[in-house]
Amino acid sequence: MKKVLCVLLALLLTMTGCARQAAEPEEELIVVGMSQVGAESDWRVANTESMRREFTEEKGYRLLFEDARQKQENQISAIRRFIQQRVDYIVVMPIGETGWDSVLQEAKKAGIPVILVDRTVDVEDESLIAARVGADFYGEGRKAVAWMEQTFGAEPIRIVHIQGTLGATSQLGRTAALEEGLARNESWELLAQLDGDYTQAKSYELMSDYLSQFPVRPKIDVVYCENDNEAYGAIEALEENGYICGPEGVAVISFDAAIDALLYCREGKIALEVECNPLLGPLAESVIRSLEAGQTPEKNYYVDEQVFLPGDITDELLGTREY
Ligand code: GYE
Repeated sequence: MKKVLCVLLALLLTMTGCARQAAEPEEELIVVGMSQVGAESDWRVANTESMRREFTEEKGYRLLFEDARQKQENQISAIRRFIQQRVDYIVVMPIGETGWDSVLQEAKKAGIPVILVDRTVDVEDESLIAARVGADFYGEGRKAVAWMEQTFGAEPIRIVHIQGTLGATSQLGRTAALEEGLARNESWELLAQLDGDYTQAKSYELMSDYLSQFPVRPKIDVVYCENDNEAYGAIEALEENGYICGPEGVAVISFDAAIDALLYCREGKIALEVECNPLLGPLAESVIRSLEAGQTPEKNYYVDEQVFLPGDITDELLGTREY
């Protein structure tokens, strides 16, 4: 009987051992909880795809992806869920800069490093963030304003400004650059500042409403759109109201440089495209890899970006674009 028991026990031990072995590959995956803002723009969709391409099982990750549908409260509850699930890392593309202190404190208490992608947050305790990967939005805005200064000099110009999601780092930086340009150039007049929320639909609607209040079409020289989807909406509304977008008419300025926008730019409908690169997956993954290796990553990683004018948009360039 003793012998039988021993055999049974040995069998049981082997079986549980086997079970543990079978579960191992799953346990070895690095679990990343990711809270994305939403899918408001082409940029955002490309950003999500870049993340999904990078954080795959083949590369050793299990990605828990949550779409916040443009609401900060959804991002906060997603982060709380990730903490409960004891993920290894939390990646957040924060909608706005404020209101993050307490939830990020909770992540810190749980010992989960937080990596920001795209926009940043305004928190008192810098140690709440392991690193941020993104663009220099103020620098992008300054490139656009430098082009306006070169192109128009001291000419009197009338500008419509369509802002991105209010309070987002990209909106704050791009707006600050334009406002500085307005303060420096007395001949520039701001006709309107509209909140396009980075979407084509809102930008179209607000631009159409704005134009509908004038019995006679007002002269507009520049429409400064804070992303490509806003530019698509604004161009549609302008053209429906009899404006021409191009060298003989309104100069539309846009940010992102998504492929469709580059095609508009080649046609001349967009006068200037300031690139903002959404393909941040590889950089975010390399930050996690360095944390895994016990290294301390830099606080900020910036991507290189350029500006495009209609003459720059060649077939060769379009062939190399990934978004
Ligand atoms: O330009 C816009 C988007 O924060 C850089 O958000 C991002 C901006 C991007 O939806 O298209």
